[in-house]
Amino acid sequence: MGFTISDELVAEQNRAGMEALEEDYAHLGRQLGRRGIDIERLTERATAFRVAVPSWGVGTGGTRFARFPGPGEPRNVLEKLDDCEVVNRLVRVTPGVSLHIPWDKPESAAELKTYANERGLFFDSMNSNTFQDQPDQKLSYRFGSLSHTDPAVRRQAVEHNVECIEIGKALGARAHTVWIGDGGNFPGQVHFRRAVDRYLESLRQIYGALPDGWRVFIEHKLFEPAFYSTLLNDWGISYYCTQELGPKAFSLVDLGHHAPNVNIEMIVARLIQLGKLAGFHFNDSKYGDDDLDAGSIKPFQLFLVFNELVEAEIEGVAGFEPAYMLDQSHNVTDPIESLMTSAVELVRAFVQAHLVNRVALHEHQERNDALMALQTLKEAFTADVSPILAMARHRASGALDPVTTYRASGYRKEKARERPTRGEGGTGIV
Ligand code: RM4
Ligand code: MN
Ligand code: MN
Repeated sequence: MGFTISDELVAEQNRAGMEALEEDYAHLGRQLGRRGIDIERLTERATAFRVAVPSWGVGTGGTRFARFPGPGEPRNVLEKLDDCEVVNRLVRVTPGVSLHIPWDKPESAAELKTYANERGLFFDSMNSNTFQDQPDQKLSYRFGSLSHTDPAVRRQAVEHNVECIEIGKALGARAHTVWIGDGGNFPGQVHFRRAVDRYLESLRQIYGALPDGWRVFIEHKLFEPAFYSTLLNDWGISYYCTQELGPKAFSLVDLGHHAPNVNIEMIVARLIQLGKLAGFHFNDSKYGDDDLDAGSIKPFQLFLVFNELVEAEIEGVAGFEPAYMLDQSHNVTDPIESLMTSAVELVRAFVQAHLVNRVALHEHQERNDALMALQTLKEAFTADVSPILAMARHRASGALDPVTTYRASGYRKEKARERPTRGEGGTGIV
């Protein structure tokens, strides 16, 4: 057990900002009170928010050109959990960890579960990987996996997914996410309809292996790694497949997996309406699947997504139970700082969406008052709810200012010492 950030350090750091926070919080409380909004209720909602972090997100990512590893990167799944603990300790909304297999395949699932639980963490959804070949793998996924033309490759891919579910069972997870890289690079390469049939046949077997109470999430993506056609390219085909599979199958929305300018909040509303929204992989993007920090490029889009989610929550839409996860790749920042910042941005959008005057919004919609409808949303989006977020963290024993506290702790420096990199430019983790 190496260096960790103590509760005392967090409390000490918080003391410096407490007076200003109390003042700002009281002022915001009065402002919101004039609009008939109870600030305490919002703070409760902020405290209840949860988003899972991806185990692979605490290591430095990379592009297909290069990877620039940072100091003190985690070298194995246990060290990754240590970093996940730090994220949660400071922001207090990320106790769930999502594992990618085989990247983070545990030697003993039972021991890993104990290790996580001791750190206040638990395992959220599992993720399979049939978009890469592993060193000891018999058959290659070069030309696809679950939809491959060769039944033996499909079988291997199905077995891998079933193994992920087995590991997940031992870890206490309740959902399995399937993202595949299957597709084609050239016109004519793939028989579009037959490929979907093969994919569905494989998924039916995975679906059949789901334990009671589990859900399976399928994740669409417009392109990449295939550059001409992707098997599950959009929410339409994803919805069709989840319908074909049955009530335990849902469509997962990764914010980076759509063409530029696509109206993602509307896709979210559609999937809610159809009872098939699995949840999210949150991140942000400018061009493609950039995997940038949530809220860093299009914060208004993030707010609009949460506006749909909160509307459904308030309305009590039947079966509405979205799973939230971050899916980011950190290339130039400290991954812990990026994950904390993203988690905070999600809570911000969530709380802002609770500020929307829904009675007024619905009236404007009925009367076709486009201008006032937008104003109603903007009134919520432009409100600075930072004091609510900070107060929620404080009450949950988190940090008022997570990044400042993290930097003051010297955690990264300590880890750089404890985890010397193995060889130049390569730490052996993805
Ligand atoms: C994909 C997709 C998956 C993620 C992999 C690493 O683009 O977002 O969810 O597991 O990347
Ligand atoms: Mn994703
Ligand atoms: Mn992605």
